[in-house]
Amino acid sequence: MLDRTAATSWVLGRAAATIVASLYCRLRFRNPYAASEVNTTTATRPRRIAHLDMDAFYASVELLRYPQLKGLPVVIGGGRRREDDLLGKLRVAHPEQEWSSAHLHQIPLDFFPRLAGYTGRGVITTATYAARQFGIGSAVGLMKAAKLCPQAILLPVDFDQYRHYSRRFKAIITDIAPLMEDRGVDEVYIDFTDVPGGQREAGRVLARLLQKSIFEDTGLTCSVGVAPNKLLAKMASEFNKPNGISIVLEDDLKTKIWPLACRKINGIGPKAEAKLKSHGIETIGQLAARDQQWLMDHFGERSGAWLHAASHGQDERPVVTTSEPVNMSRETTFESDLHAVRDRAELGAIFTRLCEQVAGDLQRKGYVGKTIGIKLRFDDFQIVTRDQTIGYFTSDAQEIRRFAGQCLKRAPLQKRLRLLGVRVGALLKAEDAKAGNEDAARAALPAHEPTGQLF
Ligand code: DCP
Ligand code: MG
Repeated sequence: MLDRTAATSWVLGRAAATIVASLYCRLRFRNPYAASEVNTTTATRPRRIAHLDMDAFYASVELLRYPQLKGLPVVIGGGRRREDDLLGKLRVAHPEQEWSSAHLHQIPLDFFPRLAGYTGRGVITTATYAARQFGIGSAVGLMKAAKLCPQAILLPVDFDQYRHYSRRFKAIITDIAPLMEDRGVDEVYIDFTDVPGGQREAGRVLARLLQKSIFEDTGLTCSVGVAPNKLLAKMASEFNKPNGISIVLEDDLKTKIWPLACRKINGIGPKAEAKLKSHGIETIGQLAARDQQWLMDHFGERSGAWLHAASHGQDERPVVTTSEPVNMSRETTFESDLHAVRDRAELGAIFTRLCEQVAGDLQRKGYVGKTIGIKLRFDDFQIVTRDQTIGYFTSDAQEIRRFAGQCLKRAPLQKRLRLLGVRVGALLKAEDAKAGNEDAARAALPAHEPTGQLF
């Protein structure tokens, strides 16, 4: 994951559990196609898998709050939202008027901070499409962005709000199409195959219904790709962004997929891309033209076979609808590096807040855990983790703070710190822990992540 400076991100470790690809259709009143198609036989239906990804997600959520910014270059990053930042300014400028959060949409444009003159090392989490025209977007440094588009408006991040809308749009989807795989804050896979209406126009009709339902409920737009499998659907959802739908059929492989850069395959990262390039392979078509054995010889048996299959658009992975978290963590990258001794008070406060946040996540989701760990990243980017397993399950902030504090004592703290994280693993549903069903519950949960692989 990329650094999100001064932004606390949460990482929910997940392990796939049950695969639900059942053939029955569920009647959902929100889906107008449900009644007419529920009895159709399923045996001959081709697999239709959708990937749905929200457009400029964090920025779009901010624009719900500040609709006066629509169409303008806006970037999100640089710090956490403090309630009433802008309202405070407004109250000073116009004390004759009452200002409350009901007036956010009335804040004049010149009250919003601009990128111009930004100093610091924050990075952009996302940018509106108007801002992207200036070459700025996710992971670009704010100082660099300030040079490219000084007039862009800079807004801080508000994860609580993004999580709220994330839950909302996913609830709308499962109401219509229940086989949904959660892939993070703004993206999901959906199995359209047996959903009433899911085969119409190869999935376009259902995709349109989802877009419309999400927009009507939240005011947010998304893009959808529908294809025979997850691999192709993921690529397709990017074809017509924002607010677009793309349909990929098996026959479209040569025309729509092979001209793309190998990097567009989800799973080919910068390292694999560089290696492929060193062999003269730039496009997916060029990859497909290589012999499978040649790929296996050069990339290993497993990766070679996977590269071959992926380049031919083959992917059998099912849509996984249920998953259990194996750990929950919160981490934060500091605005400027902190030293364990010299910045003890500030670090202590941040540490306590992280513990409280993890505890809050656990309690909200109904989990307890008994492995408590910390993660540190130093100014030279070295990462150190420490953890310990205690004799009981907890989701209590003070307990987590106590054991995380003991972990911290075991870490080398000479160098300045860039990042601090707190994690609770070996999770169990709180009710199972309470009922003493530990063994039974453990058997039902996936195996734990290997130790040492924190975060
Ligand atoms: N995000 C982030 N840092 C990154 C990439 C993304 O914090 N380097 C956050 C902000 C995004 C959200 O995750 O809003 C979703 O990521 P996407 O890659 O889907 O980007 P967007 O939804 O912002 O834009 P797009 O319309 O391209 O999907
Ligand atoms: Mg997105």
